[in-house]
Amino acid sequence: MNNHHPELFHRYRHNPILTAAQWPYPANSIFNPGATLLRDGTTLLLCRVEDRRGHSHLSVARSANGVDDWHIDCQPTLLAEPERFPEEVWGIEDPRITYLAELGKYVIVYTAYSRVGPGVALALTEDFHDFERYGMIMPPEDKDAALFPHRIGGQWALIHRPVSAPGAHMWMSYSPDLRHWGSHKLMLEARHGGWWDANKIGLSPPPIETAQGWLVIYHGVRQTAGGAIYRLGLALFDLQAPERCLKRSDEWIFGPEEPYERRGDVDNVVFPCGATLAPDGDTIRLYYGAADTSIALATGSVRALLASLDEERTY
Ligand code: BMA
Repeated sequence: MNNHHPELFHRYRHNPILTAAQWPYPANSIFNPGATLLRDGTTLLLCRVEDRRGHSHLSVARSANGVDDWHIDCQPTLLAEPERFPEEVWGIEDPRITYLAELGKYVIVYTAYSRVGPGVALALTEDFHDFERYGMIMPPEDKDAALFPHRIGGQWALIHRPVSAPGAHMWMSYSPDLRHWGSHKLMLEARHGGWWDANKIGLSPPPIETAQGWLVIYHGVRQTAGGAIYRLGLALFDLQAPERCLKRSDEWIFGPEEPYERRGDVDNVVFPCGATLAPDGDTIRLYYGAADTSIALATGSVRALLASLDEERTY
């Protein structure tokens, strides 16, 4: 498969790396993790854990090498709190983590599943133990959000994916204080017709800052007679005005191929919410949900991702 395409991401040989069977308490599935490298080099995954009500919460798994020997919190790390935040009544999902040097805190942007659909919620933490919750910052239907690591033009900047009648596209919004959001700008549109990313796209991990621009890995959803297929594409955005797309891959760069990606609670899904960049500034580890069932790992090179975009036409 894919004989003619250079693979930009290489799967870890012993995938999946985390499953419900390893969990210290009962869980149906473990998937779609946010990821960050802590100051001491530890890889922290904030995993989506679905219980047997069908509701999700978030739990931390830590590993010194980012590959194996995961230490998982014995209790849920961040649970929905519908008493204080009624918009979380059906759980919290799909966290994206960004370290904000200005605040000395990690920001977690996640999906809050309300009675009227999913919206975007935000929480801050220093230690992944205590969380300061801001509640919902984007009302339904909206998800697939992440913050940029520093202000742009004096404002915090957020990528998110509201849904409107003509389709699901990626937007940018800006805020002076992480609570009040405006200056909404369309960032990247789903394509149409026969494309792999027709009608519905969304951010995957948070954007990666490079000298050439913000490197964005996004997912595209193809509707087929056999159900949806979730695959990943690449795009590059202007450093000062990240709603301005500079390059976009025509072909998907990663899609479901292995049995653990092809079959599960939801077939044919690869869904990363986090990636880590090694101290070499090049090696990228993508942590992704496989078939909404387990967590898998694939490794790539930022240089190679950027080089692959060089061959694409300019926007
Ligand atoms: C999306 C999100 C993801 C999920 C994917 C496939 O809409 O809800 O959490 O992995 O669908 O089911």
